[in-house]
Amino acid sequence: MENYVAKNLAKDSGASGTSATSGSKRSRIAARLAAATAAAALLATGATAVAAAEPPKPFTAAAPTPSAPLLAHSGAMTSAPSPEAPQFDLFAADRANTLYGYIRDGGGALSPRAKIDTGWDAIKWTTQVDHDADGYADGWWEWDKNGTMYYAADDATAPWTVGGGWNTYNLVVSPGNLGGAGAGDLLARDGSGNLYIYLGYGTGKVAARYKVGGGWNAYNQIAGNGDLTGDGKADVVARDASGTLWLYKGTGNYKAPFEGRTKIGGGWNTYNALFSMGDLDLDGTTDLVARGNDGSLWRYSGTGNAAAPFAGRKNIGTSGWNTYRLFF
Ligand SMILES: [Ca+2]
Ligand SMILES: [Ca+2]
Ligand SMILES: [Ca+2]
Repeated sequence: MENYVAKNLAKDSGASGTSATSGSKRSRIAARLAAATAAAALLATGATAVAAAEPPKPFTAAAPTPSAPLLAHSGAMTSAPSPEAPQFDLFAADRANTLYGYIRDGGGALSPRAKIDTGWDAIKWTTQVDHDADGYADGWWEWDKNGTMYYAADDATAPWTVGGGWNTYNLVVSPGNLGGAGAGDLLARDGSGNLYIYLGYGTGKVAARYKVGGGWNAYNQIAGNGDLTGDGKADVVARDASGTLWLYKGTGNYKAPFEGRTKIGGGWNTYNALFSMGDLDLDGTTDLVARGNDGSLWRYSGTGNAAAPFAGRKNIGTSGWNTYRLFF
């Protein structure tokens, strides 16, 4: 019933954006998100739900804050997702530990949020992962305050334990396939600044860690999801304490997954969060999202050019985004 309602709401609203309805592998959580955002869109426009008048029960309509996206739907560019330019939905846990979801609005910004879940206080950090190189997330790794890492698939499979001891880390991110095999991998940084790569098997299981290098505690943000440089290999960006953003080009070799860093630019300490949901503006190149210290939200469209990997920023949210403690 829920899936039926979800499909029909998403289809009938016509306001759900590309990622809501495309792709044959509609995951359970993504379907729930599509349903919730479509219901929110209906409420926002005052439209009458067709046929399925009964909204999905677990969700409530989007609140007006964080602000609605500013950019109008252009419909100009609609690339299919790929490992180089994935299209992940965005999830955000607020400081009251309620989980919200956002989908693309098709015009480079985000549709109104939809409430997904509550009780996320046990979850310390989370990253989504694409296992099968279709550009869609298939699940997420998450670890709790006890240091236990779990993997939760998007389908109906119950979450299971990856392992313990993860409280040695203070950051994890899955920027895509770093090691050269097909599946998304995991980066984790420990309290000493050592960065490790965990190669993903494509099932949620990971291989034994391999040390990337030390000194990564120079950075207070590490982000990425796909290829920023046009060579088809996933990359990451990292911001240091002075506000300089650095590019680490991926090599595709898990024993040395990054080339030496190159400088992207300064002034990035006006932001307090950097993350990527892949290709947000649907032009075929992965992008970066930055949250301003003032709670605004900005899109940096990827260019595919290593010398200047981002175009000028576009505002996609005016205020209120500081309500979130975690984006993934
Ligand atoms: Ca996938
Ligand atoms: Ca690259
Ligand atoms: Ca893009």
